[in-house]
Amino acid sequence: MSRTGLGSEGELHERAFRVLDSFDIEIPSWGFANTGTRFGKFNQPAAAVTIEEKFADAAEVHRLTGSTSTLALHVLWDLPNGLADADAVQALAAEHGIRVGSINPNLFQDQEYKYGSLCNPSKEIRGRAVAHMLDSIAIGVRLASRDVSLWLPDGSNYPGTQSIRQRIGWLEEALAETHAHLAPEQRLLVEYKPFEPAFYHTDIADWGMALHLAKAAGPQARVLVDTGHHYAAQNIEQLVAWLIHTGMLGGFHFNDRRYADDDLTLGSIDPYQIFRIFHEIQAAEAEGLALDVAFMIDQSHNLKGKVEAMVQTVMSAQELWLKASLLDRERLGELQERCDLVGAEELFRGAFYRDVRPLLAAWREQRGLAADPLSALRTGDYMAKITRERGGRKAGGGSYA
Ligand code: LRH
Ligand code: MN
Repeated sequence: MSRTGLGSEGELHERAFRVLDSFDIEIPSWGFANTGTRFGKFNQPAAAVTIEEKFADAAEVHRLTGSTSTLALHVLWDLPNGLADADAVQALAAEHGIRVGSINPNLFQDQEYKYGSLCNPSKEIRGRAVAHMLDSIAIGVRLASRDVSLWLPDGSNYPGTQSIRQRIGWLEEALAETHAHLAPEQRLLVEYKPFEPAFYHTDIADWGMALHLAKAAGPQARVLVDTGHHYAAQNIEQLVAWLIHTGMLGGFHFNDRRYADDDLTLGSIDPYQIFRIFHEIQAAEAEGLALDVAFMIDQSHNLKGKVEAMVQTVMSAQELWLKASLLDRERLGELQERCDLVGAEELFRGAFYRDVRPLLAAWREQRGLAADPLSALRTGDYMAKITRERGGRKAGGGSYA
């Protein structure tokens, strides 16, 4: 009987392998591109610029980790000609064995979005923003991708300069029209963010606003939780529990942060945060709730090597997901029931402290993967190859992809 109350070592391995076999986390195409802050961007010779290179890097991460079968696309960054680029993207997906994941509209670059996109006081500009949403839906249908994942930078910088309630009305209209054009199998994920780039009010600032807007839009809309989009004092796993309880949890953008939306690598600052979120999901599934939650990474690797940071991120996610899955939830329930606070906490933290790396290495070897994907990347020839191929070109100065 192993310490976890999970039967013999053999049963533990069997359970761990089953858990890891079904774990998959989506990679953001923009995670491989040169990105920066408003103070500039440090270009990396091996950074991906073309969508072909982003698929190639995603395929390498999947080859090494076995858990990243889809790639999220940002429409104007990856399909600058919209639907016209879809066939070429589909061909790349097939060539690299990576399926197209969520489709992310770009409603934050165009000059005309200065005062907002779907919430802009100008009816014409709102109309063009909705048109971009419908293009994104069409691209999703053509690429057999299920989720249209919407983040809106819309907001204002000074009190009194915009009508917050009028903008809510325009947003509800725009999302209802968007929802009406979704294909039956598609979902609209509504992402919230408390601030940046707007610094007085953001139109979709928190989970409650996103939940209301998703419900108002229609039955195929859900809420997306970006772990970096919370005030430091917010209890993220509690709002995740609420979104599970209300049946409105659609997906995650995982990353880490010390201060604000820092987009650092998952588990680099507060791995216990991700463990607590994973526990809420696994506990709900263990109680029989049928969750349909998309796991995605959303990071910008301003200093770390792009591919290296992505492999490191996936390994951290695998570890934390496995740790949470090996928690003896039955025992935890008993301890919670009789309010044995220290007993419950020690069991809960014990699962987090458990070193699951030997189990992970065994699973990887069993599945023909590198026991340590990160050192395999660092000692392999992929990085040298792409640095040679991509290194010569002059990279642009501005921030983001
Ligand atoms: C906004 C965000 C959003 C993406 C962008 C790259 O901060 O989290 O999900 O569109 O990052
Ligand atoms: Mn995000």
